[in-house]
Amino acid sequence: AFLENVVQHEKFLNGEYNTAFIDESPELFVFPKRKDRGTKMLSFIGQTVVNGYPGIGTKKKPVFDERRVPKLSLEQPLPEGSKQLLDRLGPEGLAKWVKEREKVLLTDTTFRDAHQSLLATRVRTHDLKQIAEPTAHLLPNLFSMEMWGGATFDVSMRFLHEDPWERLIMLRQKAPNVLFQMLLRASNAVGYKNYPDNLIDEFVDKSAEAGIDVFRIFDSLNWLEGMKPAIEAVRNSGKIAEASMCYTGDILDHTRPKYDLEYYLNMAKELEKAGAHILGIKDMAGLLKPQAAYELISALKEEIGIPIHLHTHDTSGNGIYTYAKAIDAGVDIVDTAMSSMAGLTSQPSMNSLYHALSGNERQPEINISHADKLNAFWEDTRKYYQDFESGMMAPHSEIYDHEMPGGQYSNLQQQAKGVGLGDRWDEVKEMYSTVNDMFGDIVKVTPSSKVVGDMALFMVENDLTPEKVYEKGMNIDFPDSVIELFQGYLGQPHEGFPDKLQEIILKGKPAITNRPGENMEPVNLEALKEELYHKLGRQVTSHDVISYALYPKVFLDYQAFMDQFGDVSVLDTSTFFYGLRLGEEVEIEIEQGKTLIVKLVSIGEPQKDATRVIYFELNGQPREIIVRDDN
Ligand code: 3PY
Ligand code: ZN
Repeated sequence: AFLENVVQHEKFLNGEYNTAFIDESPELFVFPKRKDRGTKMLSFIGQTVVNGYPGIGTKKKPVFDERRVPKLSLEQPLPEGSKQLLDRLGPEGLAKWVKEREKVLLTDTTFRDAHQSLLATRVRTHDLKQIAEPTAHLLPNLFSMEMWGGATFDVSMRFLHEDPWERLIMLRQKAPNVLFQMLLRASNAVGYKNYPDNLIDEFVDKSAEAGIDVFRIFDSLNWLEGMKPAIEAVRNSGKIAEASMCYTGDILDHTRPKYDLEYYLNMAKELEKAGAHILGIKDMAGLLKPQAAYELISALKEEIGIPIHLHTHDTSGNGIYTYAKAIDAGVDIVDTAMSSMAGLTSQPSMNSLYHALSGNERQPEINISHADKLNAFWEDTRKYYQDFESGMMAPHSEIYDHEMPGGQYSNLQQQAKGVGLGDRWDEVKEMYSTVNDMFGDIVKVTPSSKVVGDMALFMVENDLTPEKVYEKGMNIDFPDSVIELFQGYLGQPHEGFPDKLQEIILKGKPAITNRPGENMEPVNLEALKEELYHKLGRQVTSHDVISYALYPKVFLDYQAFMDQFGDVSVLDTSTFFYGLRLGEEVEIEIEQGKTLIVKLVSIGEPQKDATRVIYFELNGQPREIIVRDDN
């Protein structure tokens, strides 16, 4: 370890070999406690047994039935799919192919938005891995699988302690025949703020290289300027730019003309001009009513030449009806999820939509019995994530009032509980809509939706009304995210910010109206790589550098976690969330051909310093681990 420290020392690396630095550099003598993988794994399990998993706490480990994984016959070759078409035809050719289809095409969102919207994004790579290959075999006619981006990027590191890039690469190996799709928040990448342009380029480039084919690009304020660099980056990577407009308001409501049909037709034309291969309609809250869908899609079909891909959330319960009307109007692709991961804040059910379109000439070409087999796996798998369910049990038509995106509902609810407003949740929802009015009726989707949520919580917490804000606002310190929004750091909303409120919130702080990326220095990726090399004391990949550039703290915390506990992504999901029962034994394959057999023998009483000794057997040998009891 000493030698390792020396050779990684800056002076050593700079070729300054004067050994005096050894005496002057006490940090060389700090040796990391190197624990073997077995000990690290026991520490993690011990920690989970004593203190529980964050958000679940200590809880009796439920008993789960064996999961139904569809059996594949090994001789059967993988059918060709949309991915091979893209490789053969290129993005323009593929878009043309899509437009010529008579039948509606489907995207399966189960691997991304469905669990982001139902289960707080918690579905682990370990589970996705089991069903990726069966999906590729059984549903080769999908347009795409949405399986990356949005919140999955940071949540995988932050809460699941796994590497998002490894997920992408592994899934690509298992499912090489269907287009892989990700959600890209334009200049916000997979984060909550604008990043420098060269980081967006690098992110798109490396994501494309690792397996993403379709980039659904949106801006959280529907600001075209903010989307252009991402569209350009995707086009340069040779992949499909699905530039999207976020649907807000209601084109049928003529008393609220800000987001009318004209607005969306204009935006669609601009996106086509900006180089979109496909137009996305991203109805993130599920506000697009059936008749509105019919009118919107019919008009778009007249005005633009690229295919249209519709995304909705089924929060109101009207999702299938909306899709049916959109399909009648000629929409090319719709987003659906496996039935057992569909409905409510998730996408409408693929299986239900198939049956709803019986007798319709555009009924999608999928093998429904195959879809049902995949669905059985998800029905079983969802139970493992029961502690992350939002509690919404039935269609929620209030969505048309508060307009909260599907992925935000349960998150904001958690945030409200966190600041002691759990019992004032109804007020928070109402305030969310009030704040939207105060902000001038803006598009609400990550990250602008988070700002509206922050302001709503802030106002409820401080018993503020809009009147009080206008009266006393000059003496109120607003949340940082609100200040930054009004500074223009997330871009410009349609028709600008309300002047008076902007003045109150900014209190003289500067605001910009150009693209935030234009004011930012490019990230020096080489320097970051060097910095990481020093921090981690290991070789650094280009993926590490991007994760670090996007999320410095989250990435370093994840690395520190790995140092302490090793790679816990290899654990089965119930052990990961609940630890082991007394006497329970599990096999953990830590790498191919190398298995740990772990048994929990007993848990010692807490000592004065709050620590407990946990007694295990590791591969038949007794082992003890000390864990602090934080309860
Ligand atoms: C995300 O940005 O993660 C979303 O799903 C927005 O709808
Ligand atoms: Zn969505």
